[in-house]
Amino acid sequence: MSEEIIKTVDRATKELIDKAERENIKTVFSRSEEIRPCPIGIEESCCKICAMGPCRLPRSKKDSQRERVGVCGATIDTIVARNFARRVAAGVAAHSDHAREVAETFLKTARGEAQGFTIKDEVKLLAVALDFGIEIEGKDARDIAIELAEKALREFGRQKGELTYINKAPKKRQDIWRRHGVVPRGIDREVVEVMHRTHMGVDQDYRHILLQTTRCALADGWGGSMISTDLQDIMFGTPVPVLGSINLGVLKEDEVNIVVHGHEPLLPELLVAASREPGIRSLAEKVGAKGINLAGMCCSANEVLMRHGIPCAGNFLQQELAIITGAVELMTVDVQCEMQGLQSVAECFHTKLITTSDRARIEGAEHIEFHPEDGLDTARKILRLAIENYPNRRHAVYIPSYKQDTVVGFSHETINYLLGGLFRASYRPLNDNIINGRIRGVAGVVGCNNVRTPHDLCHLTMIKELIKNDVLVLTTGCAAMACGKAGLLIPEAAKEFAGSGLQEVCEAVGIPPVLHMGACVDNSRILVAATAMVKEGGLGDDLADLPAAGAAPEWMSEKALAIGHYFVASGIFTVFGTTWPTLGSDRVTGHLFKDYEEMFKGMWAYEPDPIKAAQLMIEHIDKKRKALGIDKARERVLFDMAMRRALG
Ligand code: SF4
Ligand code: MSK
Repeated sequence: MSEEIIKTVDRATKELIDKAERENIKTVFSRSEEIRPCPIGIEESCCKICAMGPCRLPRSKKDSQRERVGVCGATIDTIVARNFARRVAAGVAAHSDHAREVAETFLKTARGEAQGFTIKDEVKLLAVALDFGIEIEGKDARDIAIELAEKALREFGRQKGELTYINKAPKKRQDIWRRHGVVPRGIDREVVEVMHRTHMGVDQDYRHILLQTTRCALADGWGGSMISTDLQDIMFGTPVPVLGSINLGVLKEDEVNIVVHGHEPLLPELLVAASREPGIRSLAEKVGAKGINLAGMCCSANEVLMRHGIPCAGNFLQQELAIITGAVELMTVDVQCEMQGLQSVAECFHTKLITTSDRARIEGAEHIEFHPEDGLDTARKILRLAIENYPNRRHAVYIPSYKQDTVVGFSHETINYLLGGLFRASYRPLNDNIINGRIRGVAGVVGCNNVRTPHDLCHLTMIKELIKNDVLVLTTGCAAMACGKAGLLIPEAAKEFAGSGLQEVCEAVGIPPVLHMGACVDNSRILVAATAMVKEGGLGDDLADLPAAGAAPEWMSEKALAIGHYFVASGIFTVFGTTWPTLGSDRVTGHLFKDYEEMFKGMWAYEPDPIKAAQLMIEHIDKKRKALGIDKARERVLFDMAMRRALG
């Protein structure tokens, strides 16, 4: 008898995969069985950059000495590096185009031209304006916001100099970047230059290609992503911890269910506001619904969950399954991570799939375009469409009963206040607890789901292993949602899952052992938090000195590669699971996995086993503790606990 393949560790997901199979509805799970990954493509040993190819250059089992070069003479190292560079650039482009949309909307908001948007966080407005060198004395918030928006927009098209936020990094880090010539000039410029250099017959030294890849990735982490996080916070409010609910069980049988899916929080913010208007709610009652139930999916979910407590229906691999409940009247999608398969699933039900961005359409889906000038009217129109669709349910509704309470919204500012107190916000207590060994180190575990590995399993296995070993975990994206569903984002999780030192700290402060920091673009919050730890003192003078590591155990998106690469370039040891896209070239892999530690003091690693990957991270954290001379403190803490147990 063949062994059953585990597709997910989430019970709600399992029930709906089974339902899809019974009803013969194709999903990402069934399609992944029909299409196996290409063994040459998986290690990127293939070039299709010019029409003399594609040149396929797998390793030859028969002739290991055979030279692996394409028709033009490009070596396998050049080909693999070019492919990696282009994937990173695509990820940077995605985050940064999101940021551009946010910055343009921010400018319209400041000018009073964006319907339904205001400046919500004036404290952050002033802080970010100062980062941009804007004189704030004697100016009103509106003028400061206009100047900030214009300066932020100039970061995209800047041709020379350095991105403004580079100055936020520790001085030593900036020096490393300057020494290697990787400080980004302008966000768009770095993406364009990757595309140019990787065109046929341009840059043909893999190390040189990877340097530009690094500059491009930094333009995301310390550019596009950071800009979008900051401007979103100013417009919609900087997240503070809120209680929410997560998993497909948040859908409601007797209400109009609307799922907001994608990444840009602009329209979702207005859908939240409009869904609370009495006029819209009474329309829902007129069609026999008890109310309007807005729920999020993927990173849009993270955004509205952490700012408004709007329930989250699930992460990346659950998007089609939400529709398969038969309870979703309407799903909006904007950009990134929206499967085209959504439309064919929606056609099996009454669900309307609505594309809302001028940059993304799906054949068969209805298109209602969001523009800031009349955004609130658009939100109302979409809600009315959903309400009108409620009586059209034509299948028995099946909503799995699983949902979980979750505490989210740990921005850098919140961590600061929570640890140090409102009047003396500080990272000192966190640093002290790392120095005294209660907290062994900090790990950023982020990224997607990937159908090639059981849904949520690697996230949860890795994170449980880390917190068990007293590593505080910061999380974003779909990893954060996996944690939420598994009950790791509530303070009580510390008692159940964390090691004794971490547990003690979590209980004293009242935080979970895993802190939800937001959506994919909010990985910039992790950089800012790490920088704050360095600046607080006692843990070295560079990000690379921190007992910290990063991981994306279930990554699938090019954005994840961009994030991973800016973490590495920022000095953080970063482990990816599922697959690794440079395995076709030993030299490229060696360069990223070893030489980068020499050059940037951060490096990549690949380990699909989540326990082994967590152990690599812990080893790295311990290595950093030793280098800081704080390894003995931890031994004392552990000795104390053993003594206590013996006494008990
Ligand atoms: Fe082949 Fe060279 Fe063309 Fe790539 S650029 S497809 S290696 S000939
Ligand atoms: S949504 S990029 S699957 S984390 Fe940001 Fe999730 Fe990855 Fe998309």
